[in-house]
Amino acid sequence: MNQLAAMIFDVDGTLADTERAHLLAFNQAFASAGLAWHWSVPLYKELLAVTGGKERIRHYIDHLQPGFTFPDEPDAFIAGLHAEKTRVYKDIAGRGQLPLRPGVERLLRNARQSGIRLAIATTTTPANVTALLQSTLGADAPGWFEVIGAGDVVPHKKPAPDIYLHVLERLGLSAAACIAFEDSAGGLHAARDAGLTTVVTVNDFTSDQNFDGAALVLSQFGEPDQPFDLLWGDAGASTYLDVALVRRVHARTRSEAAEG
Ligand code: XBP
Ligand code: MG
Repeated sequence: MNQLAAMIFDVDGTLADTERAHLLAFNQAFASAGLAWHWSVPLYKELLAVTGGKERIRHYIDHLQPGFTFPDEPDAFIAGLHAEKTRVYKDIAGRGQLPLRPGVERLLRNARQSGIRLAIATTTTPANVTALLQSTLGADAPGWFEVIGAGDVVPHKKPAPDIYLHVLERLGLSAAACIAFEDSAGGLHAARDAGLTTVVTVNDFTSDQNFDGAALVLSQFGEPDQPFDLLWGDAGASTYLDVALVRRVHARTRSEAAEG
């Protein structure tokens, strides 16, 4: 039986509730470019179905700004907008305005003490990951993760499994030896298609999505004095996600897979 060797974490919505900051950054970048585009929260919730900021902007133009005339070559124009968006977002994250979700730091530290390897598999821009990790866990925090798979490093973003397959290859591990943590249906789809047992923690942008295939669906990782809400699955007597519960979930799903 494959022992649990590594935990692979999504970033946005999983490690921290970052999407409102991303939304603010997109809108500020549009305003700085003199564009009368303003994404509302309900519209952004729909646009989140398209992962990757550059892809999301292009989708918005193609579907909701059909009369728009690109002032430059389209990809270059979008890349410029997205670079400004990333600058704004990094500033927000760098100023410590994006706390980790409950239990995230505790679980990461618990995993490190237990000798479990850590990795990240995210659609977001690498610089955003560095800014978030350093502002919440300290300057050396990116080094906690053996692999940080992020952004354009793969040709197809989530819900395609590419980023998880990339991380598994870089770790030199099979999916059976790992577990993934996600917040969205698209992220769950990506992790499951890579063969990974997946724990989901929902948030305001994703709580109404379909999480069929998840091993556990929780409101959050929780803390000893801040229990999670168990939305689906078997957590036994646990009220917060620790290494012991992660190991039990991983072992149970691997034995179920072995039984077919
Ligand atoms: C979430 C995403 C990202 C962010 C915006 O990534 O889809 O596109 O919304 O970041 P994940 P960028 O949940 O996989 O961490 O603008 O840098 O893409
Ligand atoms: Mg996410």
